[in-house]
Amino acid sequence: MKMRELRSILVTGGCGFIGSNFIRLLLNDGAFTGTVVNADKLTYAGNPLNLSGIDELYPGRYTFYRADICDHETMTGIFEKHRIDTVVHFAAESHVDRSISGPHEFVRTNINGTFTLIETARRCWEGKDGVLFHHVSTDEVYGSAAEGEEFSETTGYDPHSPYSASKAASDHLVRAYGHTYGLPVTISNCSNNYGPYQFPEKLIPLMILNMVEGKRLPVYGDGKNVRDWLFVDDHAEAIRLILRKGAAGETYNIGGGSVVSNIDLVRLLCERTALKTGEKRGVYEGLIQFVTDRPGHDRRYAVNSEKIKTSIGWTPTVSLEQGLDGTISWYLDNVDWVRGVQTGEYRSWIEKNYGDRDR
Ligand code: NAD
Ligand code: TDX
Repeated sequence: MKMRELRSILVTGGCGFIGSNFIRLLLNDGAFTGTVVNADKLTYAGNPLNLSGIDELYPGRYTFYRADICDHETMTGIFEKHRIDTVVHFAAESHVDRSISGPHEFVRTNINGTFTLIETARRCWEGKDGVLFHHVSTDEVYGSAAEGEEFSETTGYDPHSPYSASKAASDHLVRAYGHTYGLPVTISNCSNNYGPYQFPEKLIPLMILNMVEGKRLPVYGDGKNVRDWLFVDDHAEAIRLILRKGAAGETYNIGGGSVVSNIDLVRLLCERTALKTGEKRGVYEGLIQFVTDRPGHDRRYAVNSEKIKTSIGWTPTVSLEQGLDGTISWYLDNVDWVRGVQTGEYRSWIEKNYGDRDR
């Protein structure tokens, strides 16, 4: 199989959870000798401390811009200055609950932002070979899977939340640019990620931190909603492989293969966290509280990853227990990061260091 050469990569949303893990994995890959430009608006979910020390580790190979993907002029400047040949598009509003309470930013960034970015790529890449626009999306575009069903790349779109609807719209735009303009595009739709640096509004870090602080563990509805958990490094490796071996115009589903109900996952987290803190598991389980369900809450996600396994050779390598153990240890050990995020100190740090830059 012919491998694409990666030279100058623009990563959008690289200060977020998955983007920062991806940048670290990519720069650590000995086969990659190119450069990474990270364009991130630094919303509440963007934290440059997720990549602290990266410039020193990889001198001259990493550049950061505080930039909004909705800003066509700035994006064009970045494409031209850095001769970008590959885009990995992570930047998005990503939290379903926030999309319910405030959908506006989801439409702006996820739909308009993706449009602006891909239109920039189309203009800047006219007549250029060897370019690729990779769009990172979600399994939530497929809606809810029936018992025994798995989402495949041909499953029809049926998004249910403002978040998933905005991601579905962006997928359609990306695919349309591939069909209409012949722009080389790939899309990946992955399941629920977890691991270090995830903002603690998402289920797993929220539960770990609440346990150690003795706060209640809010489980929505009856807790029987099912998610397919994917360790973030396995996801990052899947994207790295798509960039090198993926075929233009193709979509790849990426699932972790750990399909469990929320209540079973929270109980497992109680057990694994207790093993590390020395607390009794029953004390943590006693904190579980069933709370009002999320409106329109999808019942079940399960992803079929056969295509990326057979065509590209990816396979998840981290079991749910291993991944949870590593994640729990990370949140227990990284007290400064956790405190900064919980108190909001990271926002003052950002304004001090990046307040007047690149916007
Ligand atoms: P995140 O919320 O942790 O990070 C998003 C990043 O995008 C932040 O750094 C934020 O500052 C940046 N951003 C937001 N709006 C921007 C804008 N207008 N311009 C530039 N930057 C902007 O998200 P994540 O969990 O890392 O998810 C990354 C991508 O993966 C998203 O596209 C998401 O839809 C997709 N995804 C996530 C999961 C998951 O479980 N976390 C699963 C499937 C797909
Ligand atoms: O406090 C909670 N209690 C609870 O029961 C939270 C925050 C969540 N939940 C439930 C809702 C979901 O069924 O846990 C499950 C996981 O919730 P989230 O962590 O909010 O993730 P989810 O809504 O499944 O979406 C995630 O995976 C797909 C990401 O946030 C999306 O960006 C991604 O596309």
